[in-house]
Amino acid sequence: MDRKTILIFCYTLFTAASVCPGFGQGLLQNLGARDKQCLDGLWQIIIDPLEYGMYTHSYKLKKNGYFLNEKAENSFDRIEYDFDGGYQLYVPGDWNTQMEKLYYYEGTIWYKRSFDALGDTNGRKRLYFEGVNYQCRVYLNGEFLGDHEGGFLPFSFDITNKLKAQDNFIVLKVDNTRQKDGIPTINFDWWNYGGITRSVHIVNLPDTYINDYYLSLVKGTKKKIEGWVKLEGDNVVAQDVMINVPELNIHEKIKTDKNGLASFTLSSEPELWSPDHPKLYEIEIASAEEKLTDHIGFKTIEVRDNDILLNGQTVFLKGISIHEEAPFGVGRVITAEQAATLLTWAKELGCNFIRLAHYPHNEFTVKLAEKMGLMVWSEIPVYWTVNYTNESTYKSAENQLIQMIDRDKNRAGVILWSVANETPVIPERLEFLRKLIQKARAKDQTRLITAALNTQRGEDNNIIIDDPLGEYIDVIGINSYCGWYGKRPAECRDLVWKNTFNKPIIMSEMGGGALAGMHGTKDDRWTEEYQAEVYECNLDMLKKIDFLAGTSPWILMDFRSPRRNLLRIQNDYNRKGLISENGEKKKAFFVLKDFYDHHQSKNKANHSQER
Ligand code: GCB
Repeated sequence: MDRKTILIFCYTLFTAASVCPGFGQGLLQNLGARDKQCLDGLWQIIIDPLEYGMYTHSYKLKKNGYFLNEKAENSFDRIEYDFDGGYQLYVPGDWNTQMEKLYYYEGTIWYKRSFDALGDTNGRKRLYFEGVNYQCRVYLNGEFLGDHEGGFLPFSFDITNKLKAQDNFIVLKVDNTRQKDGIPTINFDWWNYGGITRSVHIVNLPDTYINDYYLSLVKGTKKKIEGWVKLEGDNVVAQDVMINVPELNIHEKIKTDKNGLASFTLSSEPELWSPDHPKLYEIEIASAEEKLTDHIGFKTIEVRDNDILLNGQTVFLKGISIHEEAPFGVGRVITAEQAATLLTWAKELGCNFIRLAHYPHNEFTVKLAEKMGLMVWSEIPVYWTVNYTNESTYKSAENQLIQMIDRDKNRAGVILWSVANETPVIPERLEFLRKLIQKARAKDQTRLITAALNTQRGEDNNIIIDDPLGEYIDVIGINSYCGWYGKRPAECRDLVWKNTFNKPIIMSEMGGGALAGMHGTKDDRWTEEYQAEVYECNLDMLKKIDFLAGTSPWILMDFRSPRRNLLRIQNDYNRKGLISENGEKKKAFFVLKDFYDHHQSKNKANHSQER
């Protein structure tokens, strides 16, 4: 399906059912189970590179900006904009791949959607966005609701008593200008897709509602489940909440405290989630006014020396890195079907693990991965040279980390939270990341913390891993492009890796570029043969690293990046994919698949039998 067909298909689906595809959560946990009105579909837009809809000629905030959606009332009135009769864009979706003139656009676009409320306008309501890149200001019927920064996580606003039965309008000022002090910063290797890239909903809630909850094995045990439920609304104190897990014969009644929080710990021995057995239990959480159903799995993940242990057993992470780019060349992933295509390719490759680079992907992707038995690395876009000394930069990183953990904390498939990718060894960065790591641990003690480093030092053929950040993380990711950014592929076989930490190492990136269908010798860069050789030689190198706990080579599919200017080959694509944007598998795909299909364990002894 081309992009237009997909969009028309989705639009028809959304407007007919008024339920968005996939599901989103966030601080309001389990959006999928809530009563809601979907606001996906066509939105009217105004392209506003000079932000004339926001600021006067003397750069003061306008009182009558585009958010008022004013209309000329007579022939004399001067209103220099009109959403009606202008351009339109589909939501969810990036603007870059929907209109040719927006392909490289970075700046402000105003979005407007009018709608009648479905059902009762009384009662509690939230306006919920699953993701808008990068900054936005949100208005309902001309009233400012709030703003949000960070392109990949959900946020919502209380709009109780603010809806009319008819003729409501939402206006968003969306700005994807790259920010020096932002997360990410101005310099990164992916397309800066702008817009309301994920679904939008109005959520109808009871007066007292279940805002959030968490269930997990108690750290260090396989026989105890703990959790909590948090109520919000009119009547949160001393309320009964039921937790039912019929398959485990759990029917637990708990009471909320003065803050609406009810916690529990109980004995139970669930079957554990793993790639071979991705078991999820149906869980029902019920308060006086609401009943939510979720599917939750239980697992343990720890490290022991150089090993990663899943449910107490050493596991080798057979992974692949993935950008959230839709297969078949259509921009950002917007449907669960597109995510399913990517994850099915990962399974075909022999993976039990995926690295979702370099920002939190759609929630439906994480849920699907969990269902398909794929362990997940999830990361925030602290990438390269963010402003490590700026307090607001740190705050943005911390907010994104917190929102990511909040959204996905109930997903058994998630094993690793990553706080950074390829950051420089300077004291300010160590301080910045140390604080983030502390925050992540405070929020979640049941998963491992990682970061992808490219700071290994080479002395002849010896490569030493001694970045001081290694001390603070549980699993060390190493990005290494031997045979691509340095050395000839065959030379990689001679490299000897030394780990100064007694911790597991994942080769979180390695690889090289090839244009699908371009052939030559294994010495000809950009050919499938060259890329396959990079993989052959690097995999030979990896087999000799006995502290290696996994790999997630770069990358499953070619992805758009404006850094890639070699027109006849790259044409705005980073070509390190094992699969092209049109779904063609390159030779290296099969080299890695062969390695994964024959890889039995991480022990050196087994490596010799691998091929
Ligand atoms: C890296 C980055 C990744 C790039 C990749 C490349 O080390 O982590 O974001 O896309 O290299 O292709 O250069």
